[in-house]
Amino acid sequence: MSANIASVVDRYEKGIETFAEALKGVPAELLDKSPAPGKWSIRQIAVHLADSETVGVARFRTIAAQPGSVLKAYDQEAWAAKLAYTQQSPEQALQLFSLLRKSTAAMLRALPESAWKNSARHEESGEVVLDKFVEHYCDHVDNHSRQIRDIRKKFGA
Ligand code: NI
Repeated sequence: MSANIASVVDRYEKGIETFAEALKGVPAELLDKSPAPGKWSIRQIAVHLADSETVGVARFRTIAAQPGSVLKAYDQEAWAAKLAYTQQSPEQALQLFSLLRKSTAAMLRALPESAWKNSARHEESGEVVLDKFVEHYCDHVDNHSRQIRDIRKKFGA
């Protein structure tokens, strides 16, 4: 495993802490506050992170084991609207996210170097290569954790 790939996987696993830190100490009454019309609450963002991770870890496995596959797109707004995002536990979302990232980081570290250049075709975004795709998920948790921190700041919590 190259130093670069090793650091990508470390960063991927560190996303657990980033998400946990963002959620830590959020008052219950803030969980369902939307920062602006049509914008997700902290609870919805947390459930989105867990759901997005369930999709992501399956995609990583598909690219690693079955390169050349087609990856299905999903409609995140439809998931948020239809899958009870307002009724799920952010704490449970974090636990699910954490376990998925830990087990997936272990799997990724065990891949042969060559697998990191495997690719698949995403229905909407086109060709995705495993190394860049894992980085994309690193950015994803960073961005949504920042969004959670911004909501906390906005409401003074
Ligand atoms: Ni997202």
